[in-house]
Amino acid sequence: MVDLPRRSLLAGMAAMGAAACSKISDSAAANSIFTAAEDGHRAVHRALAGKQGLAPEYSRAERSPTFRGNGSVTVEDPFYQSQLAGGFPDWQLEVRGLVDNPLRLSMADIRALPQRTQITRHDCVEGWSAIGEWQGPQLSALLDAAKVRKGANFLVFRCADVLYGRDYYESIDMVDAYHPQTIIAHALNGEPLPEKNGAPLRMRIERQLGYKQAKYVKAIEAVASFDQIGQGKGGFWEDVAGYQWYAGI
Ligand SMILES: Nc1nc2c(c(=O)[nH]1)N[C@H]1C(S)=C(S)[C@@H](COP(=O)(O)O)O[C@H]1N2
Ligand SMILES: [Mo]
Repeated sequence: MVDLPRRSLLAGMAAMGAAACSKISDSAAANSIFTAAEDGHRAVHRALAGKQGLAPEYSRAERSPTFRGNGSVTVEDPFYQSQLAGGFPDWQLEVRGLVDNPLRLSMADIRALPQRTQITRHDCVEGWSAIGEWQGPQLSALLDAAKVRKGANFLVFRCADVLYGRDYYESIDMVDAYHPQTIIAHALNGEPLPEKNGAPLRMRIERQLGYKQAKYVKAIEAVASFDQIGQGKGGFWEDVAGYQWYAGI
């Protein structure tokens, strides 16, 4: 783990933004999102994703020896705990809301999709960073399979944990949703996600700060607006502490 004073963390973030534009993704899964879409709306999203820079990626040697857990590090729910003990045999990820083809995916389904592996730096606003290797399908693959409808402007991630008495949730716009480095990760450093880091599935949205990286994701909901969800600010920390909804780095 790299412990950084807050000021240098922010300077680091600015540098990351500048470095991000020169990289081109080489994964087949990433390339597939640049192929022409049959659906005009999605084509626009893909064009936007293609224009976005990538967050810096690191080498295996640069990975932090430990990746700390922050916020919720356990999930109280008995079904979750029984699934955790058995390797999540009956866990299902739902993709729902403004989609033509709602999905329920098992962990086997998730692992069978084309995978992306990325070694990136996680920056928490509390003043710490860590570099980890994440693996999972690109979110765009799930969204394409679910056929997101035209009126869907945001995705809401519903999480299995409760923090300070509230369900944790987060949301992003469609630019981040279709970004090539936005993956739903099931592995950290080559191992299934530990409970503290969000088992069995957590988001990696690499152009955004730590609190956007929803852990314990059980459903992804396509919505027109998040005004009526939680306190209407688009996420747990946005609601309780006034954190920025757009936490781009
Ligand atoms: N479901 C859920 N997701 C969450 C949190 C949480 O408490 N619950 N904490 C957030 C914060 S503030 C950070 S910095 C990262 C921490 O991820 P880690 O536990 O893998 O270090 O998860 C984010 N996602
Ligand atoms: Mo954080």
